[in-house]
Amino acid sequence: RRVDLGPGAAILGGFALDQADALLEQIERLSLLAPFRHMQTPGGRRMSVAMLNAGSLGWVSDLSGYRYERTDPQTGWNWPPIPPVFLELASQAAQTLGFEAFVPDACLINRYAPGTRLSLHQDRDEQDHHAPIISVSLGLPATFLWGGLERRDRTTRYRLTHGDVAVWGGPSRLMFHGISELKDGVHPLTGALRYNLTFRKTR
Ligand code: MD5
Ligand code: FE
Repeated sequence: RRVDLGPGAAILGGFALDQADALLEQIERLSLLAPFRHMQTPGGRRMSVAMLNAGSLGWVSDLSGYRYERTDPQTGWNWPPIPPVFLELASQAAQTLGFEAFVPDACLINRYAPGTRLSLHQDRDEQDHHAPIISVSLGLPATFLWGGLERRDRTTRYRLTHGDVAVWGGPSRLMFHGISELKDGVHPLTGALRYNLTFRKTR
C-alpha cells in the first residue's frame, strides 16, 4: 500500500516489515553506545521523546538551540556509524519516490512511550533542503499530523504503524508535522514503545 501525500511525499505501508527485526536489534546495539536521552528544548523544557543519533552528525537540542554535532554531548564520543541495514533501507525507500543515490549523514532515533508526543514543527536544521527525509516507524502505532508550510495551516491525520516508511521530499520537505500523544498498548516486538528512525542529509 502506498499513500501519496503530495509532491515528493508518500507513506509506504509495510515497506520495512522484512527488516524490522534487524532494525530493532541495531537500535538496541546503538543504545549501548549512545544512550537514549531526553534533550532540553531551547526554552528549558524536557522533551518527552527520548532520542539518540547515529551517523557522522547528530541532532542536538539544549538551552543554546538546535543543531547538528559530530559528538554526543553526553559521552564526548562520536555518534556511532549508521548500520548498513539502515542505509540500504533508506536508499531503497528514497529510490521508490525517485530520489536516486540518497546517502544520509545523520540518523535520529526517536523513542516514544505512552503519553509521549512531538508537537508541530518543521525540520529545518539541515543545510540541504533538497534531499528528502526518510522515516521508519517501528512498534506501537501513532497518529501523524501533517500540516502545511505555515504553522496555522490545518492538519490531516495519518496512522503510522509498525514497518511503515515515509518519504518527505520536494515541497513536502518543509511542511509542519507532529505526532499525537502515543496511546497505551503492547507490541510483540517493542512492548509499550514506538521507535521512529529519520534519515537526513544535513550538509
Ligand atoms: C516521528 N519524527 O514519527 C517523526 C517522523 C522528527 C520527526 O518529525 O523530526 O524527528 S518524521 C516526519 C517528517 C519529517 C520531515 C518532514 C515531514 C515529516 N513532513 O514534511 O511532514 O518521530
Ligand atoms: Fe520532524
